[in-house]
Amino acid sequence: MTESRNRVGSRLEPDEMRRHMATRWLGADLRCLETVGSTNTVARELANAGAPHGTVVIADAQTNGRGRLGRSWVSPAGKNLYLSAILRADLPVESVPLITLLAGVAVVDTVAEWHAAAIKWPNDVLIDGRKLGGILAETEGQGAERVVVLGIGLNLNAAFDDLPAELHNKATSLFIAIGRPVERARVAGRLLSHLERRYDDLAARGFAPLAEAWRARCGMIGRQVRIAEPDGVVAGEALGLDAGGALRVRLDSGAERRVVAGDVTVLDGYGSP
Ligand code: BT5
Repeated sequence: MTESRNRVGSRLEPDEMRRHMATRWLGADLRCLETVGSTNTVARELANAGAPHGTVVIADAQTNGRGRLGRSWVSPAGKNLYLSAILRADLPVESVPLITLLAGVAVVDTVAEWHAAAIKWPNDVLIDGRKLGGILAETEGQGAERVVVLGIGLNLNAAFDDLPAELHNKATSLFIAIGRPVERARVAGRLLSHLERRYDDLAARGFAPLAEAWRARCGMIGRQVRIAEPDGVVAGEALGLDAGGALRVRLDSGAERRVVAGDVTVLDGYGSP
């Protein structure tokens, strides 16, 4: 199907997605739903009921899409991608934060077919400094029972009218960036392919190759940043990642600091990598 014949606004069909997927295990069980509260919640419930590693939930719309720290994710119907994957991680527990970084790389590589994008640590994907997508990795359970639910929201065919006014100066979509609709099934299928490849590579070769790929797709290394942490503000130069995926920042005092969570503002503009 050509992009001009793309049925913008219709529910994603697993069979259409599979034409664009080259995966072995991710999305082998693929559930495309209409309206849900949050795909992460649906995926958690499925995981608790025993759904296997690699199960993927996609919804056409979310009424209660979640960001981090209780924030909401605007999820208009039929336009975008709202996806959650169940990962019964055979990765060590310290690798779990790396799943967010891995997803950022996979998203940037997926959308590169349409437009260049860049990662903003820890969980944003931006085009021209505006948020195209966000990642929410949540864990549940312990030991062999541990499950990671990897949620990804990506604005594909949303126009500004589909987004609330307060997002107009900080959000974008592929449609807004390139001026024509994209085939959602293709984006979704390609994304699962990139995710599986990066996941298998992380399991086989460890963090170093992923860290290198991440750095090449991150627009903020070497830039001045301000990070709102849960207990204060850190300002300095973003240096890169440490072995656990934390952001290394050189403070104005010259000291180096590891930041594990927070909201980053890039102070000196933001470009593509
Ligand atoms: C995120 O949180 O960026 C993670 C978003 C994850 C959404 C996916 S959709 C599938 C899965 N199911 C879910 O329920 N969630 C995941 P955070 O970094 O906290 O950013 C949230 C902030 O982004 C909001 O406070 C808004 O400012 C902004 N925002 C909300 N909706 C947006 C949208 N559609 N596009 C761009 N920015 C948005």
